[in-house]
Amino acid sequence: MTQNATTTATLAGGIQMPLVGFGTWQITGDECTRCVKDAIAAGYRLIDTAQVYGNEEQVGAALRTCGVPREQLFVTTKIWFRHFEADKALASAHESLRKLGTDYVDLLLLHWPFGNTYAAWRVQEKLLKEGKARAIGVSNYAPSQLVDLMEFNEVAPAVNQIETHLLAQQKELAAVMARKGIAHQAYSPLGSGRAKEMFDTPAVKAAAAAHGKTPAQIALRYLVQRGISIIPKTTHAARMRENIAIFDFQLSAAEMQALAALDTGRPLIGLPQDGAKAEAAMRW
Ligand code: 1BO
Repeated sequence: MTQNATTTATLAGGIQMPLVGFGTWQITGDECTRCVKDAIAAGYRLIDTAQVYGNEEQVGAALRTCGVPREQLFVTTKIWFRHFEADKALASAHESLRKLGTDYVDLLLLHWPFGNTYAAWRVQEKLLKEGKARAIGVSNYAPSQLVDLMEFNEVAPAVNQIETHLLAQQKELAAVMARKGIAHQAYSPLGSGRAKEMFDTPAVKAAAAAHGKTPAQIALRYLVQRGISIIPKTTHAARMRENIAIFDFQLSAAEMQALAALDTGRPLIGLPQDGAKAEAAMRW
């Protein structure tokens, strides 16, 4: 696959989604506006937010003042599961558009497979038809939940965004998504609190030394080389530039194999079929 900083994944309907985006989870207030502007200046064109992150207004302020036309940006937000009833989901989506200061989002996701997901999905289908969302999808859905959603609804999810990194590669989910034509997007691609654990592995260290890249770039490149889009988060402009500079080298088949073997199958949060993790997510 030939890739550069503007490489995209093609979603249903031919929509182009950048493979590397900027994640804003846990970045709030003025710092969020500053970070989003820094990210756009560093070359990011996909900005990911969510109702529950509490920063849509700050993301909106950055979008308005960054100097890049709206149509050149790809904006994702997510409807929080507490809003998964028809009226509430619709009202909250309109509220998101108001806060973001935009007439449409490029991608609208259902945030967790809880509550009345069917009512919320039909709201997403309506917003898609009206052009308020260019693509619709889900986040944190397990294989069986994707299959179920697709069986009983008109539009298939274009994307499933879920915790994915070297230590939790979501291989079974990825196989189902590939079969169903659903794009895989990774949040926490650097493993959240587990970055050091992954960076200290011989496979990551060896690839970093061989390519003159940082361990973070190896971890991110591995995902992108598998066709997984990523939304790394950082508040540091230098790290933003580092995280997107992953298109000028290629990992070998042997390196990919060694990195694939780091999978523990244990995500920290993104495993909705696990009761304890579902309970934790309910508390957000
Ligand atoms: C509760 C947020 C998980 C990542 O979007």
